[in-house]
Amino acid sequence: MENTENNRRQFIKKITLAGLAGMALPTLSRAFSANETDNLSESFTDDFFSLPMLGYGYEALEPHIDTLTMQIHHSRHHQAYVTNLNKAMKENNIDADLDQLIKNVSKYPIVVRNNGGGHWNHTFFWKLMKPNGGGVPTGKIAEAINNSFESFQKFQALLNEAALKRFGSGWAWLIKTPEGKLAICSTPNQDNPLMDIAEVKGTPLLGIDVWEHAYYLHYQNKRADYLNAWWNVVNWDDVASRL
Ligand code: MN3
Repeated sequence: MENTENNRRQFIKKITLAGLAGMALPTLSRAFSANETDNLSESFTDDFFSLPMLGYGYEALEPHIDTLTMQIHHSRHHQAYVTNLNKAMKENNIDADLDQLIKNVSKYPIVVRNNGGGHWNHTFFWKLMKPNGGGVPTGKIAEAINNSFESFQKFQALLNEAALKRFGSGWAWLIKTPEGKLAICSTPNQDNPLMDIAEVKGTPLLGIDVWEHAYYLHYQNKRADYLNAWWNVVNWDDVASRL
């Protein structure tokens, strides 16, 4: 993630210096997300971070996650975290990549914790889902889950419980601990287990957004129904790749 962001910034700086002379716009536009190509002029900034493209359409996770929720969640909520994080970086003269920000979050103003966490968590979350996902994992990730939680069903019940018990807004996580074991935990707001302030630390393998903005339009207050539906879009290949 960090290299991509840095490379992108360097790339944009070079383009800005070179002006538009000699640059083929169609080639250039492919380097940016769909959202940004709508406003190409806004791409020529020295922003640190940008909204990542989804690997699927807003409608692709229907009927489990509805189109409007996906659209608002990505283009407004995630965009707001990115915008506010970029603003905070400039206002506080911070020069660090996203992974450094998260790892040392206690050293920065709270606005960085909230919006840096929001950007990291959502970038992670979009990759964790896919159309026609779900099912039961296989291979090494299945073995690791069975070894740690006895069975897939028990693992799922524990993660659902962590997600349901998180009061207010936050996330439920499957993590790999520094000792190399799997564990389940939850964090408030946009915190995550990579942060130096996290109660339980580890590398996230899977995370479920339990903010109401992730489900309220379709499921209203029924967080349990959202959780049950969410398991139908989980991308086990992505989870396994992080093990
Ligand atoms: Mn969210």
